[in-house]
Amino acid sequence: MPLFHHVSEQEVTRAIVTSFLRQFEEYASSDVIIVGGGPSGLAAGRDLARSGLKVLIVERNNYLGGGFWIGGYLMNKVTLRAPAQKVLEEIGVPYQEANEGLYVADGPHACSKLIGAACDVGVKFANMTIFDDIVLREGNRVAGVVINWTPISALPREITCVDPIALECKVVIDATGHDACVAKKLEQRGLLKTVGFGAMWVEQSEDLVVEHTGEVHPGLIVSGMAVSTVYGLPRMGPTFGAMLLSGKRAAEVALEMLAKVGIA
Ligand code: 48H
Repeated sequence: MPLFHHVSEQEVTRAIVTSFLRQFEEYASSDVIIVGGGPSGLAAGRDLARSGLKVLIVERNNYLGGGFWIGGYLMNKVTLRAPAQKVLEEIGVPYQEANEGLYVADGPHACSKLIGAACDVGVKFANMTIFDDIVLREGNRVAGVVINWTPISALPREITCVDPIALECKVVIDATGHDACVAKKLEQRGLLKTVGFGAMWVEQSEDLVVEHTGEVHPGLIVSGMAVSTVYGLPRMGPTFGAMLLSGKRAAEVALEMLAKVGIA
């Protein structure tokens, strides 16, 4: 008597294809699309989905978590300054106090718990999917994102030539880190000016990032390290409190924007 239930190959294939297509069709339109599944994107997604919104995170890598896995200098440790350790407590990540108000946690533990917390409240993910362009409507309002499979965009254009497809939403959050890909796409079109992130100054940077998190263009919010890139704010190195609190602030701003149109 075999241990496992009998299932054929075609049944496995059908289960995957059907489930993928059902979700893909459902998420052709969302309330909020977050581009980038690093700490700020995950923190924003978790709060938005917890508020009952339909949230999709588009991530170009196979793995989620961005720079939160390995922290500083490939040493698997992440630091956070008070009061951001409260987010670790909320999602059940152990940490130690290094100095007063400075906490250190294991990157893999913190990152996997944050991903799990986002999944638990219903955030969906399109991974191996790269942001390619923006959808614009009346008044150049951002109304969605154009995406392609990462492997396709990674191959030379002359041998791929595959058109991307678009997903609609009410609000886009640019959480693509240092590259600020979504904001840069608006810049290419002459609709926004980005400055590029500044030199390191931990003490200043984190408050500034959270303060500047918000709507940079109708329908587009910037979050996390992308905020530093857009506004020319100092960088903060491997300390992640501002990434988590910026993500939470981005979620608050998105909720305010959606409340104005009667959605949240
Ligand atoms: C789809 C994309 C695309 C694209 C990028 O880099 P991240 O971890 O970003 P944040 O802002 O959540 O956190 C930044 C932090 O990790 C960090 O690097 C810090 C604090 N640095 C300070 C310093 O001084 O340098 O995550 C961004 C995510 C990644 O997973 C990317 O793969 C993804 O966005 N991404 N996804 N389409 N075009 N571009």
